[in-house]
Amino acid sequence: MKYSAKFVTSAAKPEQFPASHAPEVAFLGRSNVGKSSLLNSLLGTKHAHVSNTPGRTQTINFFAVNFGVEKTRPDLMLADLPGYGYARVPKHIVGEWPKFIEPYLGEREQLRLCVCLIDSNIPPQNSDLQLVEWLQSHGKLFQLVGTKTDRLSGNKLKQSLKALETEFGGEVLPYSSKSGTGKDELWRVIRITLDK
Ligand SMILES: Nc1nc2c(ncn2[C@@H]2O[C@H](COP(=O)(O)OP(=O)(O)OP(=O)(O)O)[C@@H](O)[C@H]2O)c(=O)[nH]1
Ligand SMILES: [Mg+2]
Repeated sequence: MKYSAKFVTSAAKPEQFPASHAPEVAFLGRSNVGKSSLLNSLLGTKHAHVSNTPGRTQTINFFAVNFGVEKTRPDLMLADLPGYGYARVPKHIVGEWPKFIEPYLGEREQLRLCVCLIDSNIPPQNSDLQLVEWLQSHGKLFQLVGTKTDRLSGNKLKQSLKALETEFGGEVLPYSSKSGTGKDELWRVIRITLDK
């Protein structure tokens, strides 16, 4: 599949969300789980800023995607959201996120799918469960993705994904931004959602 992507804008408050009518997919997860890396791997670009320091992405960053040739109107918008729930992130940053992540999730009419990233290397975390419960109770469509699968091999990975699926009650799509594992499957999920 041929597609092109470009950075649109960074929003630090709801008034700055871009006025777009294109269907949108949001990428959510704890700080450092690999959201920006996954976005870059999906798009085959380095548009999103990746960092070893948790809490790097502190705004909602929007990317416009076109399938086939570039047109004036995007076919799809992707939103890279700031991470939550990382203990080492300074309190004032953690305190900021609900201020616009919740309005974004609750009010963004064009939002079609939330991709929820969970680290496949660690046991289920309360902050992730809280997010999934919030999405379920608000009737939002979501896809769970287990990140950094390249760090585990064979049985360990299988066991870890199974534990996450049991805890979250949904299919967890394995993904590695390093190797590209899961990229085609995630694109398929996004395309199916857009066709609905
Ligand atoms: N081994 C491995 N490392 C990864 C993978 N994805 C991300 N990382 C690493 O994890 C760290 C965090 O990645 P980011 O993509 O910046 O994470 P983020 O979720 O956007 O973080 P915040 O913006 O702080 O919320 C970086 O050091 C990445 O290189 C992966 O698939 N495999
Ligand atoms: Mg990021």
